[in-house]
Amino acid sequence: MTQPAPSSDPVILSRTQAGVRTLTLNRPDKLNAANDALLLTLTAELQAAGQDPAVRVVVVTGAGRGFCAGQDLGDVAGRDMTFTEHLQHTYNPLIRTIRGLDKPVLTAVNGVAAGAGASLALAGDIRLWARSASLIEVFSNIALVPDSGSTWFLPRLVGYHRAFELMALAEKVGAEDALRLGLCEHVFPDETFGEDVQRYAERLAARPLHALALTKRALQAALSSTLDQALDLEAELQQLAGDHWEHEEGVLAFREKRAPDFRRKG
Ligand code: LHQ
Repeated sequence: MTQPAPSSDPVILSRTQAGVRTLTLNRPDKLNAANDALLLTLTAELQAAGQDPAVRVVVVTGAGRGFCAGQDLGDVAGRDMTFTEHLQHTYNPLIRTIRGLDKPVLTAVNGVAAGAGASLALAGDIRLWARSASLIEVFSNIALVPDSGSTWFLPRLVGYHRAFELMALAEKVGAEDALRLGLCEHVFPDETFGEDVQRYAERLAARPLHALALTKRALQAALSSTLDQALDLEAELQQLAGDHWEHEEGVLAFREKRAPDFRRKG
């Protein structure tokens, strides 16, 4: 494969505060367009966050005025990989890692999310947008098929017809419309976006993480299962939750009329 050119600036910035690991895509002069180094590093950082007991919630965001402009179009010429190999090597493991991580992943969409960057924005368990953020299923502008999960996420969020229209016309969706369409859960002012995202993530970090990991697993399985299968999986996962110290702590805190402490070690 073509190796990315070495650069002195890290393509992903990592910071941990109060159990929240923030991973920032850091190619701001290109609206954080993705090259292999960015995608492979982001995937590795997510996997490391999944293994790190100090991390309870992961936030993925972008530096500068963009979230992610999708594939770096300057980086595709002369590539000795097919499109299929490229996706299987870089984008698909990234999206699978986010969806498979046993911790909540928030996408904090600070600016434009285009192409595979839009897919990345949609892949978060919870999507927080700045007021000036936008999403474009831009693929058809360069006569490509939406990838990195967009064909899976978008029709589930907005239905087949609206998804097809957004993909066919590559129209920009602003934050208000994104909220209305269910492409994001919250919109925060640009001026306070970083603080608002951190505050939200810390709220989530205080929740029972083992139970949330099981909930993430159950919801994702349910998206492609029958009701019968969902009922069976719920019964199986409820046993794992019920046997965990978090459940004991939750019930005890309820009886003692105090807030549960899910951050303590079991
Ligand atoms: C960029 C990019 C970019 C490089 C902005 N690359 N430089 C998977 C596997 C295999 C192959 C192909 O693709 C995929 C998946 C995909 O993601 S396909 C889709 C690829 N992405 C695009 O087609 C988006 C292209 N960019 C745009 O349409 C616009 O830049 C958007 C709408 C994102 C933002 O527009 P503006 O806010 O007007 O910003 P701008 O266009 O002025 O961009 C700012 C700079 O960023 C500019 O550089 P310059 O040196 O002129 O200031 C752009 O060239 C650069 N940039 N996107 N994807």
